[in-house]
Amino acid sequence: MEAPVPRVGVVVFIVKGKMVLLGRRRSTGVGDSKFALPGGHLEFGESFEECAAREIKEETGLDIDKIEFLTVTNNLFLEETKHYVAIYVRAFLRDPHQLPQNLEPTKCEGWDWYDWDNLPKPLFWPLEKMVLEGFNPFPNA
Ligand code: 8DG
Ligand code: MG
Ligand code: MG
Repeated sequence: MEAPVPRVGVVVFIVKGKMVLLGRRRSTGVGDSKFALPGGHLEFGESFEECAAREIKEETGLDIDKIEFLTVTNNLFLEETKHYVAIYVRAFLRDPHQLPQNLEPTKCEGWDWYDWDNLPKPLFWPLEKMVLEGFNPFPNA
């Protein structure tokens, strides 16, 4: 077996008013059945913004705009022998009326908007940790 290495995940807070888009994950290595933000692996040569737009299109069909870096976290999943440097960005819908589609149903149960003050449970732990630490993804926070 090859030695494990850290990978880069790009994770997107798509904000709509006081809501964010979350989906319940399906057995994809880490975070099975937990509510998580959309996003995925940074590919060779991509900018964070390009990766965010591509992953959001692949997973939800949504077109996003005004992609902006927010923060980075270092996430160790000891039990799964996985290590992610997670790059968090914020984005807005290009068309506020566009609806999310569940384009990768083997990886996600479906996407929906959740009020930041009333998030669903159980949250994927990296997101839960940010919430507990008081992180706020909204502009002019
Ligand atoms: P890909 O094959 O489409 O490139 O990747 P993916 O299947 O969409 O990857 P992912 O698991 O959704 O995201 C990559 C990793 O990023 C994930 O395994 C762990 C890390 N990650 C966090 N927090 C979050 C989060 O809130 N959402 C997502 N999607 N990934 C996160 O550390
Ligand atoms: Mg993906
Ligand atoms: Mg993903």
